[in-house]
Amino acid sequence: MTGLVTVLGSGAMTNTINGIVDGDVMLVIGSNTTETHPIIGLQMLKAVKKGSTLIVADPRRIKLCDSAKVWMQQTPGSDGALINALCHVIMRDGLEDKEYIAERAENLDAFKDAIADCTPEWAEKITGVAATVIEQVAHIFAKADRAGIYYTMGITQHTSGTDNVCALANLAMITGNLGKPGAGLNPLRGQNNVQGASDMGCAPTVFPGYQPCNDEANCQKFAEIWGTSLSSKPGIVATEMPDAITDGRLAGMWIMGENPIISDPNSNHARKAFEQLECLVVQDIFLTETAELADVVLPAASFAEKDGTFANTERKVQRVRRAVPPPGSALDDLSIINMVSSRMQGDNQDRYQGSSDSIYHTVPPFASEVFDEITRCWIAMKGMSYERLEEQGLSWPCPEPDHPGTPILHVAGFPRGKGWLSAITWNGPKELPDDEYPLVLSTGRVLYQYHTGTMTRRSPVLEESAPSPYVEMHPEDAEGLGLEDNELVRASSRRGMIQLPVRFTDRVQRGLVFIPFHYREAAANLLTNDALDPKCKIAEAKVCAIKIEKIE
Ligand SMILES: Nc1nc2c(c(=O)[nH]1)N[C@H]1C(S)=C(S)[C@@H](COP(=O)(O)OP(=O)(O)OC[C@H]3O[C@@H](n4cnc5c(=O)[nH]c(N)nc54)[C@H](O)[C@@H]3O)O[C@H]1N2
Ligand SMILES: Nc1nc2c(c(=O)[nH]1)N[C@H]1C(S)=C(S)[C@@H](COP(=O)(O)OP(=O)(O)OC[C@H]3O[C@@H](n4cnc5c(=O)[nH]c(N)nc54)[C@H](O)[C@@H]3O)O[C@H]1N2
Ligand SMILES: [Mo]
Repeated sequence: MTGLVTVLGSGAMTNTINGIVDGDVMLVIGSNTTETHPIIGLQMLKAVKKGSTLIVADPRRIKLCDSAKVWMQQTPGSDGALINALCHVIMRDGLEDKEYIAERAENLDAFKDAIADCTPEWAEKITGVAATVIEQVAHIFAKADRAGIYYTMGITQHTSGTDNVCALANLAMITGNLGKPGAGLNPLRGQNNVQGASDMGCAPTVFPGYQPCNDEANCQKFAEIWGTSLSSKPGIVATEMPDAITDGRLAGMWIMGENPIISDPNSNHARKAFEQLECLVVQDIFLTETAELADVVLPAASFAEKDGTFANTERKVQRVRRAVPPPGSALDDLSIINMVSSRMQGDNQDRYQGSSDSIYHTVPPFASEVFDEITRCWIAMKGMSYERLEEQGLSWPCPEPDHPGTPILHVAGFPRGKGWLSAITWNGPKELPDDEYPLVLSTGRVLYQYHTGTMTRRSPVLEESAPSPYVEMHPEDAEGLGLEDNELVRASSRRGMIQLPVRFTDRVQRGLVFIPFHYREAAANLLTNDALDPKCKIAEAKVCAIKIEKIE
């Protein structure tokens, strides 16, 4: 089954949500699971009730800490050092799964060299987590039959994000935790269909199914399927687009379902760039801050108003069915794309079939036809069909019509043959506090709001529960500045300034402040740093230097 490209840590759970309760140990690192993945969070709490041991690694005291046996409160951006030290202790104390490593892993010597000096004492200085605690966690994790790793943005939104993920893959591999129930390496994906978007090649370097576009054979294959010629040149990644605009390399953009004016780090810079575009098209279900800048706004239908499939975080492809017709002139995204593409091909006929009681898309090809094409493009979904999905979802790989799908990855082996143990050197965040900007800013989410709030802030119940922005600050830091709880303060970085109330809490450690990035009236991304991970180009949304001042 070559072509089933799933690089370790490529971003899908190796295991299942329901299987979380089967684990003996859970390491939750950089994931505020009960607030951001509440269903999965419940599953973790259920596992704890059943006797599973929970370990949390997070600079903030998140709710899961209350149920954890050990909470490691590391300095933001220090995970590479922490994970390397866990691996160091496991190898030092002979707790690794020697048989598994011999059979299934390679690059062991380089990996060993890389962690040789990563003693718990070394890591304590970087992470602030006591060496004895690192040793304790290493022993708990390595001695478990089934230990699962659960991570999200606290691990990835750093300039060292890719290295952090590779370090976690090392930890899972040396303890033999890939390919069995209740274990695995599990990035919890953020949106209902971000998995599906990745699977379909919504990245500038790959065709559907993670098939690299700079490979001649792949290019040929897709050119044949699509009946057109294709470029093998990788495109520009989204986080590099603002610079590409200001450099004159990018003149037009068509943004679908994103609100980068609020969600892009260093958004002053992003806004200036977007304003320079010759043509900006925004396709959204609401008139967002980004849509306000657009030359053309295309009103789209929401998930409940269209047909198709979503792939969830455990790679399960499920049917989505239209329950209600879209309002006004809104059309499902596929119909909009179909209309534009047929015009691009010189077909000026109006194929719009505007019958509001039709359960199908209004402009062909229909979602079911697109799905059939997907099954011809990617062997991992070859065995799927709308008929099969009618009854229940299927997890890829599902290469044959009678294949049951693959809830757990890597049971028999890895797609690349042996698993690669990476030699990781820890690198700290790009912008650290100094005299002028003495605090570390961390940004993230709260349960009741979703990202830029275009959807949740229109829901009165959700909005009432979390109506306004705030900055979480340790009381001792705040009192040092002569502040009172709930007082309006000024928060600024080298890139921007906002005003918002301060909230005293010891959920954050001293020197760290936390701002949810949901609120346009005090948009955290005016402050954040757009420094990128050199490998996967994710921005460092979890660490930048800011100052908080009293407003006189
Ligand atoms: N309610 C709600 N749920 C959501 C979303 C939402 O907007 N609202 N968004 C969805 C999306 S797209 C995503 S990607 C996910 C994100 O889900 P999460 O990643 O869980 O959410 P965040 O709040 O960004 O950050 C997660 C945790 O990382 C911790 N953290 C910060 N810095 C570090 C660090 O250096 N190391 C470690 N180990 N931890 C650190 C933070 O304290 C926080 O507890 O949530 C999804 N679910
Ligand atoms: N500081 C900071 N910044 C961050 C993060 C962070 O932790 N800190 N997290 C980052 C992460 S992980 C993420 S995922 C991004 C999220 O950033 P965005 O994706 O920009 O945020 P959303 O508010 O989810 O925007 C989604 C838009 O899609 C629209 N939409 C919903 N359904 C449909 C549909 O069916 N069709 C169309 N066409 N549109 C639709 C919504 O109305 C909304 O405007 O933010 C990133 N930015
Ligand atoms: Mo996300």
